[in-house]
Amino acid sequence: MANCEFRPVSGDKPCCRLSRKAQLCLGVGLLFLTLVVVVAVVVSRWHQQSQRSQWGGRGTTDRFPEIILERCVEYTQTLLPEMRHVDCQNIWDAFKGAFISKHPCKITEEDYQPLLKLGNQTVPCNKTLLWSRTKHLAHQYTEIQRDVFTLEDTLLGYLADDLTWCGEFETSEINYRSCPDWRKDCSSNPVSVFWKTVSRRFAESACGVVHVMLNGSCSNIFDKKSTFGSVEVHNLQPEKVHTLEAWVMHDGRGDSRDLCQDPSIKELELIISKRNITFSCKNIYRPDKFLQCAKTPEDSSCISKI
Ligand code: NGD
Repeated sequence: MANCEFRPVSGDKPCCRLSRKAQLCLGVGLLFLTLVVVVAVVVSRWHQQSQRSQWGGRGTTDRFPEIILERCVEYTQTLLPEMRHVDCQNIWDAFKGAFISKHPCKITEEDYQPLLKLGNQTVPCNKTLLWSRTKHLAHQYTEIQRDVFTLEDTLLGYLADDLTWCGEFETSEINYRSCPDWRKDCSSNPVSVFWKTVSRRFAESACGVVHVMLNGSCSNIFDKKSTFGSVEVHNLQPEKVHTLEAWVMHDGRGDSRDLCQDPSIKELELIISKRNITFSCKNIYRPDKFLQCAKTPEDSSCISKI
């Protein structure tokens, strides 16, 4: 019977057969290589993990997605029903899209544009109140004077006030452990960029007489580096804003100095005048009385100067 099996030419040794020693070496080598790969993967995972919790600021507020949705529904259905048309699920998706999967030190104003579009809102002329270092007082005032709006009385400001949020680069996770601190880590973090973006838009859309509440107890009553001083002042539109009126709030302990003469207020006046907007300034010597008179303006003690 014909032998059709392939055999090497007699006398030749198979060319690729390895000695036992070489086989052993190859096996050990492969095992070593696998071990190196496994260790590299573990180290890189561990590094990624430690990278995630490296930031110096507090992490995302617990229940952040739920809080945004709840606040959105409360604002659009109860607080300002004229914004009933807003779809809160779309708002959350746009909010999420601004920072999820992005490096939390590389957020841009562009990232928030879809959210800004959805949360578009008009504040009536003469009803914008800006503030710097007077957040609590400003909000006490607008709580009484319901037709006046701080940024936090608009939908987007209301959603995010007092919250922290950030994501993780190239994962869809929210980082609840830590987020970049704007002083220690980076300024292009999701929270700071959000406030910068919405503050710019808030100032740009203001019209008529705009008020700003400033803190007379601070060493720099007007601080060029604050959001008010670095963003809002420069984005008021002279074609629409007639006057910027500063209210300098005293600490209410009978201080009778005219803080409108403070050098930092003079600096603000110069910036505003150069932008072709009229500047005016008032001392509010008794903030408690100021609030009380906002509540009951008909009170006889409120007719005179506060
Ligand atoms: O990058 C930042 C920054 N990130 C967070 N904050 C920042 N402040 C910066 N200057 N730069 C925080 O903003 C800061 O820690 C305070 O808790 C808060 C407000 O700062 P404050 O009292 O110094 O006032 P700003 O002038 O900087 O800002 C108040 C004005 C006001 O008219 C709002 O319409 O700017 C608007 N805003 C900005 C930032 C934050 C509001 C908020 C807010 N509601 O938290």
